[in-house]
Amino acid sequence: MSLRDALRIREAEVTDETVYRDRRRLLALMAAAPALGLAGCAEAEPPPPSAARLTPEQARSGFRTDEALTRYEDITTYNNFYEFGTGKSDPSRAAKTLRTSPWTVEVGGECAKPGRIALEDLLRGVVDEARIYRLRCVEGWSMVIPWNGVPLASVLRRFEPTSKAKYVAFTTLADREQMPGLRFRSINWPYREGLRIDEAMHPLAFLATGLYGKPLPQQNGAPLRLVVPWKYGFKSIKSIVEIRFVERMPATAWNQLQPSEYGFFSNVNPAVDHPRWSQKTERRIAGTSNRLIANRIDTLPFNGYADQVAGLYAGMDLRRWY
Ligand SMILES: Nc1nc2c(c(=O)[nH]1)N[C@H]1C(S)=C(S)[C@@H](COP(=O)(O)O)O[C@H]1N2
Ligand SMILES: [Mo]
Repeated sequence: MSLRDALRIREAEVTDETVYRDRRRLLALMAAAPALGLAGCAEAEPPPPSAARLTPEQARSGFRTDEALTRYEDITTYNNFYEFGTGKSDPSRAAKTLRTSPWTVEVGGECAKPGRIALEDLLRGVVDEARIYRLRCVEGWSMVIPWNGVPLASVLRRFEPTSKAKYVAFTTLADREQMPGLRFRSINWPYREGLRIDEAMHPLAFLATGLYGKPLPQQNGAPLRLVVPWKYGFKSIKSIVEIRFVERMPATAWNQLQPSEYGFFSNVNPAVDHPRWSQKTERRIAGTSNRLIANRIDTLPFNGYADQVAGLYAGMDLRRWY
């Protein structure tokens, strides 16, 4: 059976768009469906990266925003981290059991210097930076978050990726003892994500170790989580234990679960609706004492980072390569 056929069957089994309104229901449904064991997530490879020109000034203009920050309290109690449950307040309660130290990251694949490395060593000598980024969840809410951490490229370069490294694959810890959500066979654990190599090397791609100048709380993906501000939030994988340089587009958790709803690229795009809801606007959770009265604002292409990242996708049909 071709991968295309497999995807078609999966959709037929799964989607009844009028009935299944949210991702939690989708998860429950998928848990009941037989696993298809898909090896990859795309039927064909997209065009190769185009060499996007970006001046340092252009890059830096994306590192900050004057928009009102989301309160620390909201950033740390309104979370998606399904390893600790599917409710928004589950992770802040349940993730206390996540032991974030010692922490090691396995880096391998198409690179000259693979290795299993302690987090302190992974970060040693890389200058800490602060970034204020918008985070736009595919569900239609957003925040403005002051992160601390390091540019992803500064960490990746140390492993000397080879010319075969076309993508970077990331994996979250999957430990049933520490993560109660793993009991539910919803997502095909461990949670996985991936970027094309030029996306990963882009100056906006970031590895967060803190927020608001404090160490990253467990519920936000401690001790090390990806932040890709121009993509939907699910690309920003938490609590990373493995980074692999790979030649083929890697399988990713949400894409595996429902490829028609969660693409590999998943750049924020108000012109492409989610099959079950509009992506034109978002509920901005920021600067308010009550997230329930957050403002609804227009969603911007690439989450407002088009000047920095649109060049990465020159020549790509962004509807097809959602
Ligand atoms: N391992 C893992 N990473 C994850 C998720 C998850 O469930 N598990 N949820 C994603 C989603 S859908 C979003 S919107 C962001 C939320 O990050 P935050 O809780 O820090 O705001 O984390 C992403 N990273
Ligand atoms: Mo999300």
